[in-house]
Amino acid sequence: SGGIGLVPYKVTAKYDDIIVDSSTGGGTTPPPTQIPGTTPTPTRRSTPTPTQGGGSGGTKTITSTIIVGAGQVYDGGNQTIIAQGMGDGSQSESQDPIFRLENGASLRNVIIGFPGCDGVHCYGNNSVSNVRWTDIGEDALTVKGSESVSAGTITVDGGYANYGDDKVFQVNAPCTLRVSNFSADGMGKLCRQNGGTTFTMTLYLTNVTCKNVKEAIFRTDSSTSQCYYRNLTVTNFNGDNGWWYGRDSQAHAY
Ligand code: ADA
Ligand code: CA
Ligand code: CA
Repeated sequence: SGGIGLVPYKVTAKYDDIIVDSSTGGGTTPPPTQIPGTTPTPTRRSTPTPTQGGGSGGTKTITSTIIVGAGQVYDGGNQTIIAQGMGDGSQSESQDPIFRLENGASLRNVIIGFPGCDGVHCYGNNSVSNVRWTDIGEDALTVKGSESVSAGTITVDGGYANYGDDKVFQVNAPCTLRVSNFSADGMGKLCRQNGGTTFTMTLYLTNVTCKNVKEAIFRTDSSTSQCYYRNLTVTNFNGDNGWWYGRDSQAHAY
């Protein structure tokens, strides 16, 4: 979250996805989003009672990232994780992730409460199942790594992510991202390949429901990335460039 306090009609740009076209003449580049003196303070939403996937695993407060080692499994037992001193859940890029999944690590049955900070960082071949973000921070899950090395396959199965201000899934490395049996309510984009990058990623969306979408389901600047979808339901979509942000030929029902 983090858009609280911004007056919508004054917002002139969408976070970090601003593309400046220098060919359109001189003048100064207008500053992005921030309005002087109005640092938005994220507000905790009413604590949602988890309605899917089981709750009542209690609460755990953390003060640093939980690292799940290569090949290891972290099963949260439906516990709610609350971060302290790791970020405020705003659009600040300097927040810590709640979880860092090393290559081959799995994360299951956990609820990430407010503040969501920088969510879950995936370093490749990760399985993320029944993970619930009750109030997304800067983003929910990021595929990390080099733009020139494939991160492999990241599977997100079950769970949900709500109250995002911008991205749910942020992809910074080539990969296959498979999202299944998942819902998200409140977002700019469900999935964003890192702005300006041209590597290839493949996104599968299977049995996915998105509500209250401000911009796109998938946005990429790459002409080789593809999205395959099956049983995708989108309601209250408000983007100006379509679900695929103008790259309709790269999205396929499968
Ligand atoms: C922005 C930023 C990237 C990266 C990304 C992220 O797009 O420009 O450098 O930090 O956010 O991973 O959240
Ligand atoms: Ca970001
Ligand atoms: Ca981020």
